[in-house]
Amino acid sequence: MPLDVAAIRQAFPIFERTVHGKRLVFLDSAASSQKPRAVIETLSRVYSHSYTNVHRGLYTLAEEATALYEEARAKIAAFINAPEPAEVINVRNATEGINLVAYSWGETHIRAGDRIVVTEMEHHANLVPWQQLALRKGAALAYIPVNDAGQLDLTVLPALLEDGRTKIVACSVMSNVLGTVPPVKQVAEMAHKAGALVMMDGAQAVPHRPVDVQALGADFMAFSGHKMCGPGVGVLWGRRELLEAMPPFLYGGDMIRTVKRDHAKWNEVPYKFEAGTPAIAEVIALGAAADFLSNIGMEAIHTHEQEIVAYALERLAELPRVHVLGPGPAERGGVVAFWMDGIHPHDIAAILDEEGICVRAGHHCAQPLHERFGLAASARASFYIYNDQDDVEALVNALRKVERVLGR
Ligand code: C6P
Repeated sequence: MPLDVAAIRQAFPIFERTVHGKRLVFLDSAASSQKPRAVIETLSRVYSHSYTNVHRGLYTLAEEATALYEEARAKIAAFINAPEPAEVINVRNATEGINLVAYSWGETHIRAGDRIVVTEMEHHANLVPWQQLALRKGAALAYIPVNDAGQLDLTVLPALLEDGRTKIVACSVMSNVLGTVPPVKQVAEMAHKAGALVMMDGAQAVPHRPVDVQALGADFMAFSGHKMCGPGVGVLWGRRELLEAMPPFLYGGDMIRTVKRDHAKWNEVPYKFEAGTPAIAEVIALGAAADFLSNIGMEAIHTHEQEIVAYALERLAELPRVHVLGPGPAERGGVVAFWMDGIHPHDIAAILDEEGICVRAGHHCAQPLHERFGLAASARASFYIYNDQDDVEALVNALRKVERVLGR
C-alpha cells in the first residue's frame, strides 16, 4: 500500500468513534469526505483568532483575514495547476459552479438551434443546468452514450461536432456511480477543433488524483471542497478570457466596482462572481485541505485508490448475487456501485449500517445513468485515503450477512 493508512486515520478524529458498537467503516467519501484535524483546527483558529469580513475593512484584522482568504485561493489554484489564482471562484458547491457557467456563459452564448452535449454518465449537477438552458433557449441537448462496460462511446461525438452547432460539451472527469474516468482530454481536443467549449465536472476527480486543468484542456472545471477533506464549499475554475467576457451570475456587494442609481459596473475577476460575503473560514480551511492532500501526495492517493478498488472488485466477485456497475480497475477511480439480485439497495445499506459500514444507496443523483442500466437504484461503496483492505473485508463480510438475512 503506497499510503500509511493507519497514520492517516489518526489524523481524522471521526475514526475515534464507533457506530452501533462497531468500528466505523466509512465508504461514502464520494458523497462527502471526512475531515482531518488540520482542517477542523484551521476553521477553529480562523473563527477564534482571525475572523472578519474580507475585501472591506481597513483595519489589521480585516487585512489578515483577506490575506488568508486570498492565500487559500492561490493554494487551490496551484492544486489544479490553474495559470492564476484570479481564475478560481469560490462558490457554495460544485453544483453552484456549474450553474454559474450555465447561467452566465450559457445565457449569452446559447441561442435557438445551438446544441449542448452532455454524457449519459453525468451527475444531475452537470446535466440539469444544461438541460434547462437548452429548454430556455430552444437549443438541442444531445447525449454521449455509455456502453455496457460503463465507458463513454465517443464514436457519436464527431457527428455531434461536425455541423458547428455544438457550443459546449459537459463531461465528468470521473463518474460518481461507475467510477469511470473517461478520456476528457480527448473530448476537449475534439470539442475545441469544432469551436466548442468543455465544462468539466471534477467533483469526483480533483479529490482523488492529480488534476491539471491546463493539461486536460478544460475551459471550466467545477469541484467540491467537501469531497476533498475540506468544509462545505465549492470551486469553479475558468479560463480568464472566458470569465472576463461573462456577465455576473449574482449581483450585490463585493462584485461591484461602482453603482449609480440606474446602472452599475462590475469588479474584476474573480470578485465579479463572488457576490456577497463568502464562506471565509471555510475557504481558508479548504486551503488547509489542499495542503493536507498535497503533503500525502495526489499521485500516491491515486495509486492507493487503484489498489484498493482492484482488491474490492476481486473480493466482490466472490459474491454471486452482487453485480458491479462500471469498467475494470484500470479505468476507474475509487467508486464501486453495485446491485444484488432480489435485494433493494436501501436494505443493503441498512444492514451494512448495523455493521458500522457507511455506504450510499439510491440513484446517486444520476437517474438517466441508472435508467441506462435498467436500474432504479444501486448501492455504492467509495474509497479514500483512510480506507484499507480491512474495510473491503468488512464490506464483503457484511454483504454475506445481507445474503443470509435477505437472500431467498
Ligand atoms: N455527488 C454523491 O454522493 P455538490 O453537491 O454540488 O458539492 O457536488 C455535486 C456533484 C457534481 N458532480 C459529481 C460527479 C458529483 O459526484 C457530485 C456530488 C455526491 O455522488 C452527492 S449527490
